[in-house]
Amino acid sequence: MMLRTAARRRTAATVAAVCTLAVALTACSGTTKDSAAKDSGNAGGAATAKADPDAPLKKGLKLAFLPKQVNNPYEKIVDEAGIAAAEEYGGTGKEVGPSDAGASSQVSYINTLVQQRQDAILIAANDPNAVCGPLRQAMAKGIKVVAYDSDTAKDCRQLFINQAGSEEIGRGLVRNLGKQLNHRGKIAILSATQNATNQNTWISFMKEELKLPEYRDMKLVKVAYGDDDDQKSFQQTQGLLQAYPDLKGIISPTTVGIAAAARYLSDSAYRGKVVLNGLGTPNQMRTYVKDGTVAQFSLWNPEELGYLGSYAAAALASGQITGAEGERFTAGRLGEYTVGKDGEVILGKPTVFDKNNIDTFDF
Ligand code: RAM
Repeated sequence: MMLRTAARRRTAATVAAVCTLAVALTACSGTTKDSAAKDSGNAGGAATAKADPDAPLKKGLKLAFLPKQVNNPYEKIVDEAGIAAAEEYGGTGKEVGPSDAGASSQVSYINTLVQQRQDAILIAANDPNAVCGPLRQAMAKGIKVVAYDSDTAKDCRQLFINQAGSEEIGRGLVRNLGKQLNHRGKIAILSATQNATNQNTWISFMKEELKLPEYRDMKLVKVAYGDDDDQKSFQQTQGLLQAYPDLKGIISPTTVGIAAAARYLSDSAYRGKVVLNGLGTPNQMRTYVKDGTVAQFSLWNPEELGYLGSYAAAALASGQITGAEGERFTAGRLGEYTVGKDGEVILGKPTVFDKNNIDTFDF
């Protein structure tokens, strides 16, 4: 409460100071996007707040998780783990969100969470820009904003909890598929939505990797979008194979996409002929690994992502950190983490799953 009041006072002071100097009175009628960014304590505004690394985690913090969509099994695992973590440190958490991963589907939820005066909003952004304005307004009101899984623009949140290095994920998937295909043949990508920050970042690194000489005989023919919708992803896979019957490989960097693509392939003449790799959960992919449709895929531990995000939000809301590079905080049983450049905190390295290790994982 103290923090929020202080933040409100700073907002008022900043606006007043600007208004005495500014000629353009239109800029002085309320909290503008710019003033929100300055006061938000984010990467750009972190300097205005001071971190107290010894501050204890506050009790009774209220956290809200806003996933890409509520019916995505992966996001569910992340959010439930984050909510359980909040209970560990005496806070409460909840999950709210849209049933589709459309670009602006999260905006009304953010506005409601701001009205409810949550202490922190954790968001897996469906679009980097659509959610930016409302998130800045949340920060201007003293609410901490943590992006996880899929980032928004860096001025629109204090932290981004990334599951693994984006470059490592993108390049790694191409390297893995390249080895499976002996670096030859046409390949396609089956992604989530066209605006998803995480998938688009990974795809840009995939394209970079494909420029290297060892991939000269591997050609990316199409990036298709299944919108993280099971049926659409299934149909897009079918469409890819109709359009490119000589397709040799598919990378699906989404748990929804890879599961739908595997289901399509497992029942088709392409099973065992088209190599499918990407990001999936062991529980959704087990059948397809056992029946020979998929030899290998990757992911990180989504429970740990939610757990880390929850502790990071609590550290922000308790004043232990502000989101500035180099700050450290302890994420419960996961240990100590350091805030990197642009407020990014990286969970760890992805794990590669295959028939030899899949049964040792249960998520
Ligand atoms: C889907 C979502 C999510 C992504 C995972 C790998 O569940 O698109 O954002 O991180 O796949």
